[in-house]
Amino acid sequence: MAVMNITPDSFSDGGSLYHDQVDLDLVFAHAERCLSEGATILDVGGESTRPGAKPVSEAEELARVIPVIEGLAARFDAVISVDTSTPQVMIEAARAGARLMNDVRALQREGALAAALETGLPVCLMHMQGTPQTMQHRPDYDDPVMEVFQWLMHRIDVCLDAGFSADQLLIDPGFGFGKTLEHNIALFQHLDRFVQTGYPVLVGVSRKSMIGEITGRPVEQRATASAVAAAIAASHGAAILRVHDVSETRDAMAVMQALTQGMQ
Ligand code: 7PJ
Repeated sequence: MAVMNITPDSFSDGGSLYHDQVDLDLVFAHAERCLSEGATILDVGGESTRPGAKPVSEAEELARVIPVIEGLAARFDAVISVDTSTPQVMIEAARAGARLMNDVRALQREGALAAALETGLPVCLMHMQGTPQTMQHRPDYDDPVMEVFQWLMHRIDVCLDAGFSADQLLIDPGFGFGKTLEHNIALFQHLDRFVQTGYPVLVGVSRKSMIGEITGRPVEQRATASAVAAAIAASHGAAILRVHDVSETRDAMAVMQALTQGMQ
């Protein structure tokens, strides 16, 4: 899953596809490159969720992502996912051609559960402690793995009760969303636990501060380390890797698979 941030302010690539407004030619060129490098999903997001990011209005989010989704759907044979928590964006994104909902708030926003259900699409439920504005102030858990796990299972139950089928749901521990490095590492070490539920697990660690803390590198130099982390996540059974650096991730995956399972 390749990250397509249609925002002026995302931490890793803010503004690269967006200058005052969406630059569709740049978006399509970026998508083409990601797909040629081996991505199969394009994750389109119009709201930055970096720590302390400014909230965007529904109108602004729609204006950012809907033309992009329509254009991508018309041009590419790829699964388009929409990284949103906003009910109206879910509905209109599905109409525009999105095939997966990716909600970092796990459908907790008012109306989001009903909107996602109405689309009939699969949904990725992600765990976050706090809000993007506050989440890194003082993340606090007694047992991060148990608490994140139980929270996700609770959200799964809420979705099943609302009428989703089990095969529509994916889960994501939400690396970096209200977690210290220690919490992120504990979750990573216990990914199997999430995988064993049978729900496909999405992992997003690409260029995040946990990678920066481990390597000491600034965000523009985290591609290699992010690819290694993604490959390790895959080796623990992650089904979808959300990444910025598709080519590096593909190489890391190829080496890991060849050296652990032999050339296929
Ligand atoms: C994630 C995401 C993630 C899922 C972002 C960033 C921040 N969606 N959206 N999982 N992260 N499912 O790219 O670092 O980890 S936005």
